[in-house]
Amino acid sequence: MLIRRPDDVRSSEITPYRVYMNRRHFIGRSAKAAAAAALVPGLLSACDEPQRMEARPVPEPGVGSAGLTSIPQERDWESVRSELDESLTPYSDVTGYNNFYEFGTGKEDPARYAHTLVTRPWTVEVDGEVARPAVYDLDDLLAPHTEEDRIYRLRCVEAWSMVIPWTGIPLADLIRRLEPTSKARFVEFTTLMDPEQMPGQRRRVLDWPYVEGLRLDEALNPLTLLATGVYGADLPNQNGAPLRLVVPWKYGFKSIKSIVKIRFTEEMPATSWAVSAPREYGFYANVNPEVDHPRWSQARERRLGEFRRRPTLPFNGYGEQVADLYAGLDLRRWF
Ligand SMILES: Nc1nc2c(c(=O)[nH]1)N[C@H]1C(S)=C(S)[C@@H](COP(=O)(O)O)O[C@H]1N2
Ligand SMILES: [Mo]
Repeated sequence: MLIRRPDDVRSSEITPYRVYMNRRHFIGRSAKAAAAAALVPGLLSACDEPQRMEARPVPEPGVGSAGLTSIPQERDWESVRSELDESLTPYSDVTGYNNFYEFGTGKEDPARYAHTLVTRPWTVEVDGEVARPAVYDLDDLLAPHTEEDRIYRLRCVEAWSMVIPWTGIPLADLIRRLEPTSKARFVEFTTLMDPEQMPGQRRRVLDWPYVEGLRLDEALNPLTLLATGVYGADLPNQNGAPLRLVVPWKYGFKSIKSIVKIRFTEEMPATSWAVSAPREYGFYANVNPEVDHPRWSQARERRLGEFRRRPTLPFNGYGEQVADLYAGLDLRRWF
């Protein structure tokens, strides 16, 4: 993992490109922020072993295609790579091999069809056990915050994985500003519900809208990110524009996309996958190589772009930062 806070990164490394990419969103953000710059349960399943990726026409950076912004040319990604002990997954895979069932269940469907999603203007409703409930314009909601770069592994429950450079704000920063009440114990997130923009919602592969949730202390963990960008550019629609969650120690389905609602609750939220296939997907969904999915092993994973499978790490390799959250919890029972 690599976390780079604005203070440890020369601002010239981040700022110019973010400001450039965000120029259309620039007005409305504070000067500070700107300067800082199947799963159908059962058979038809995104959770089946992924097929080998085939050669396909994936839009490459800079070529331009529906829903894609070009990736930064200014950014020295080679030097970012050299700071890691593993390679970044290529942009074409990060943005061309996706799970986003609102646009279809095929891995290439989101890149092909998500251009129908309109990501501005965009509002986020905040409600429940919180001192500042309101419907916020996304740019206003983000304006007081400083974006950070985070390079995280993403481990899908289907046993493939990537290494992705995100940009976003720590969820904890937003939560603190919204001031949950003393009753709040969980945070629930909801994706946009609009079959016109999200044609996959016309098929009942899930009980739409997609809902995910975290315990409040998980949401406040410094690793938990609300992402607005990938590879230094705005999130492409297929990656969950304009705002998606990233919880790197949990299976990818927890990292809900295109969020329109954040609700603070006393009770554990009823999350989409846990509701539709409770034997297969739990609320916690911490990456755990020792607890197999009922239909396949979780011991190993296929890193996109690699040939051999590699071992899956407990908590996806982030145990040092998060294992304490689960002291006393039976991780076999609460999968
Ligand atoms: N709204 C919504 N969010 C979602 C999904 C989805 O189908 N709908 N798929 C999840 C799954 S299973 C994974 S692995 C990740 C994939 O994120 P990526 O496509 O950006 O790699 O998004 C998660 N978030
Ligand atoms: Mo996933």
